[in-house]
Amino acid sequence: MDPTCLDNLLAEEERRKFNEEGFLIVEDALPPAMIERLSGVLDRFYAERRAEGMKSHEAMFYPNFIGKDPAFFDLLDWPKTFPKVWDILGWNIFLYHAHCGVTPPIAPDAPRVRKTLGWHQDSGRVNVEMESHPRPRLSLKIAFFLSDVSEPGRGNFYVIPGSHLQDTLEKPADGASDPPGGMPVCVKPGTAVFFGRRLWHSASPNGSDVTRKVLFYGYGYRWIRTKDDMEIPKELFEQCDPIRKQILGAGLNCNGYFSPSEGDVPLYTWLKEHLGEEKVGSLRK
Ligand SMILES: O=C(O)CCC(=O)C(=O)O
Ligand SMILES: [Fe+2]
Repeated sequence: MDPTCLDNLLAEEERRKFNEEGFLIVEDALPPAMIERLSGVLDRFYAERRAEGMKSHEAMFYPNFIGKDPAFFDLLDWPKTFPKVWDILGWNIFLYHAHCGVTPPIAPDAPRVRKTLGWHQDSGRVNVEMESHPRPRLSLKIAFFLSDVSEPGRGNFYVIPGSHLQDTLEKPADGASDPPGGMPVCVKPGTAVFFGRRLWHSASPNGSDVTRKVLFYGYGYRWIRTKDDMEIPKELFEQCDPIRKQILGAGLNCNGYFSPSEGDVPLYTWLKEHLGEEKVGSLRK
């Protein structure tokens, strides 16, 4: 990992925003050439799904994609974003879940009735079976936007700022409007949006003529089970450096997910070498 990434640690203002609002917008995380490259791969996935029978105007949800193109590996420890991940969660982390998606405009003749969006916190049963208030953070996702969602109505990602400490969300009885505070995240291509799994959020329909393209990278603690088949071809995995292998779930043995030794967490060793033991010790605990 290139040490110049240390220029992109979480700034205090960013930490405050993430802690208080539950999400964080990082503009210009991806340069135009990278956006184009990734966008081309998503176009290919979409064309493949269409050829397999997916209907036109249908939104494509595509998990298990990391192993499908080398460009996806570069985002695992992307210098503009990854330092902020370990600065929030610490070093005992991996990619527990990733998915990408293409949301084309809805069909011109589709009924445009307003419906309450699909508001949720991430991680399914975790929210039922874990007994604490507020719910534990556990993981976060980065949404890398490849298309222009700088205006509402383009299949934007919706959030309720500051809702991450709230265990329940009252949905309006009319079945049409959204809970107070719900807002579209309007950002340009190349923007990375970090959000903790507890933030109440939702996808939304795309009523514009701009197809939405986005990648979601979910990082969590190594003792969390994967939510993604994450089939990585052996030869591509072998080419990864030790930190990428950690991010992809490598470890010495099962005990090491809970009580890691340095061989389990090359990210820890790297941080110790580059930041010093004291700073690493102060990272999430
Ligand atoms: O597609 C979206 O805008 C929302 C995706 C989502 O809910 C998630 O990745 O957790
Ligand atoms: Fe979600």
